[in-house]
Amino acid sequence: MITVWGNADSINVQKVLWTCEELALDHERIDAGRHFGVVGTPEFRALNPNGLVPTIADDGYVVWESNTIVRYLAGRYAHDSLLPCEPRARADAERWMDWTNSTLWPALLPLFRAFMRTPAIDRDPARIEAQRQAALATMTILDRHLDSRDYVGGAAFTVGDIAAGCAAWRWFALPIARESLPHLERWFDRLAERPAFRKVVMTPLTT
Ligand SMILES: N[C@@H](CCC(=O)N[C@@H](CS)C(=O)NCC(=O)O)C(=O)O
Repeated sequence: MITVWGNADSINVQKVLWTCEELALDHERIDAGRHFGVVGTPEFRALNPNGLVPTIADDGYVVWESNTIVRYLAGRYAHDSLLPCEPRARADAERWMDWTNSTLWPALLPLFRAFMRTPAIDRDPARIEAQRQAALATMTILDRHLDSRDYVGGAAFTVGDIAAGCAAWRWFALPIARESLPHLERWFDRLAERPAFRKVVMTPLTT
């Protein structure tokens, strides 16, 4: 049994829940983080000294850092599918996963906060447009990459799509103008065909 600590609307928790659903893993989720608290308790800090979600325990083995958890689950339960064994195929999948944390989500987060964590009266349209342009530039990198591939790692769905897909949902769900990015849209539609993505990730955005 896998226990996942984290609120179901957190982007990083969704990566883990999506992976569990894709692999049909027996798991339970415990609300933690943001208004649920829990992450500051000594018991939780003993699991994850950072006080962050997601954190998991798999038959007592504890893992934190969302990308590491996804890789761990894929490596343990989906050998050579979600996480390819061949080193270059694996790097092709993993680079987009790490790029999501290092580049894509940091570019999208200010825009996300502007809508989801800022009262409408305090929103600055010029600032939001600058944030949208920054996010667009990053989504365009992904769009160009997808012009010759079905998935971020190539022909098959991998951990890279799980990470990037959770961020892409925020881009498509925010109430913003979106220039046409046809390869990105085609890829996103492909993800949206997956029941696990629809169930876990394509949920209304919350603060
Ligand atoms: N690099 C970490 C980031 C984790 C993180 O920032 N989690 C947020 C939620 S998305 C969190 O726990 N915030 C504190 C809270 O919700 O109380 C990961 O990828 O797991």
